[in-house]
Amino acid sequence: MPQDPQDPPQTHDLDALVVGTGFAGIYALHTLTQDGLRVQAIDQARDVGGTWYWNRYPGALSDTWSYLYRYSFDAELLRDYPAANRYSTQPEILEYLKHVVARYDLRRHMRFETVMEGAAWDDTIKKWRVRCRDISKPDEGKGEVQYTYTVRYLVTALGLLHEPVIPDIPGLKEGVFQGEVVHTAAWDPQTSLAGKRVGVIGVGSSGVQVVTAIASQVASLHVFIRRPQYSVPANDRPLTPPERAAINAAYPALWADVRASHLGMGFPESSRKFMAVSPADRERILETLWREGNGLQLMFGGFSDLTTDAAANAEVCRFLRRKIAAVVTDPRKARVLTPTEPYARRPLSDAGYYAQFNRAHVHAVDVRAHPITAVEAHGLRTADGTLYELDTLVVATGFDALDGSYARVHIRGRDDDADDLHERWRRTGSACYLGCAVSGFPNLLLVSGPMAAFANVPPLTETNVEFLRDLIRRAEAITRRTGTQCEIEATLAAERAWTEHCDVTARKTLFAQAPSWMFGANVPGKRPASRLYFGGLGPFRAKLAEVKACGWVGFKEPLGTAGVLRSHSHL
Ligand code: NA7
Repeated sequence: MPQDPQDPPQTHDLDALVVGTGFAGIYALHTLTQDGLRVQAIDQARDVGGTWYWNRYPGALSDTWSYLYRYSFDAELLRDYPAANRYSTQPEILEYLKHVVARYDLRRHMRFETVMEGAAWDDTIKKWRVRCRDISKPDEGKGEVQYTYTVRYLVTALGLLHEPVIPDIPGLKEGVFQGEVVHTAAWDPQTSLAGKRVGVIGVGSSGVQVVTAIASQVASLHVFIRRPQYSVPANDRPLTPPERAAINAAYPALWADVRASHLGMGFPESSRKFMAVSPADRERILETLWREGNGLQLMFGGFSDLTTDAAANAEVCRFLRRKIAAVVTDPRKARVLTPTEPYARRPLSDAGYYAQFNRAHVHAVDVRAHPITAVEAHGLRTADGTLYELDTLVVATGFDALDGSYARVHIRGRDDDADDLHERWRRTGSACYLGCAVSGFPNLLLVSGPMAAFANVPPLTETNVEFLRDLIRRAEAITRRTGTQCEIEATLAAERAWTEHCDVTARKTLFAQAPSWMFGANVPGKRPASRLYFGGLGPFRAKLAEVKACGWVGFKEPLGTAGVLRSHSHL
């Protein structure tokens, strides 16, 4: 049959394929094309944006300062691109990413509505064979692999928070509800909630933001709360022109601080121990952070040990509980909204969350006391027999994070009889060298994969991509010299040592005691373990520098040298 010129040819042979076009994929594509590689990026979405494409729910906002929630590699763009408020909304971030793509003419290397079904390393040709499906015409060729990429480097920029978690509530997946169901991570922008009876399941970042944004518009709002979290005012406000001018003047120093810091968020991280400060001064510091900061600043900007000293953490919890009691006028609602656990999950920031519950039509439903038992045709039923009648159900139940992003991509490495990558992680635990390489998977390069640093995404992304670029540059030089494709592959010993180092680092923090997505605790049956490096962005960058300085230690020869980082030799 003659091929339609519009159809993609069956096989594309390239140097590299980037999977994902969020912050990480865009920068990976830009960086590798700058190096002269033939690269394409694919995404299952209709456009760029990654997390910021999918999470289009009302109120979606980044809690990093807007002028640092962006790439640093282009000084002019950094200086000239608008930053209206302290924080950027989802539409603003999406526009920013589109602008970057247009500025560097990257769209010509991108293909949307393209799902990576699977990839297998072909050791005879030393390339990945990546099977893809075009979903732009959903009725044609359903489920069929429609074309294949053969590439020397497979760069997965799948995102930290991509795979939505749908809770196992009878009736939910079966679709018995006659109203509309929408997950925050797959939000349909056409969804209108005005005047509706709305239910929200989940009060993490997504739930807190959506509740705050919609409370004034809906007829009634029932928020189903299992384990409430502490939320701190984001204190968003416009940036004044003099503030912006000062930021522009200070950018080089600001970025240097970001890269050396733990969180990479731009605010000074305190070195002051909580118990070393008088109770009156602690209160004063916390008050200032409540009035001027956000959740991250309250956790890390006033004191150095709130996530490691349980007694200090308990004091801050008391402070935060007092704040909730002072805002929420109905004591019954306040009780449902008030956490009892330590302040040790990813901190939340809001735009007036607790105050929404002072509206008579906004209800806090305690589903710890009476769990949701079923989704029925007209609403949600809880264990005490109550049916909450709803028109729209918002499912804000988060993500199968980090390694969960790999659940559906079926990547098979050197040993094609072995498990695919996600299955291997599921069976034996997630392990990944420096968040970027896995033993047995040559030339598979993960951007911010499991065991990358817990930090502000743009500087973390730049750190990861630039490390991968340097790995590829070295591999290309060796390939040219030897005439044989050089393989970038972590040794098993280095992968294990790094993963164990991440685990030891995490266990020193109170984060490890609070069940959350960072430890896989939000997904039934998922192995509980840290999937992040909690040592900080600055120390993470220092490790990467050490790896390079030590002859790419932990990567197999000829690219690297056997052994593990000196700083891990005790493991
Ligand atoms: P999160 O932080 O994982 O929050 C998910 C929420 O959903 C949380 O409140 C859960 O309660 C709740 N949940 C999940 N299943 C149920 C059931 N069955 N019943 C009641 N409540 C349920 O996801 P987000 O999307 O808000 O945020 C993820 C990250 O994105 C965030 O940390 C930022 O980094 C950006 P639980 O606490 O498990 O009781």
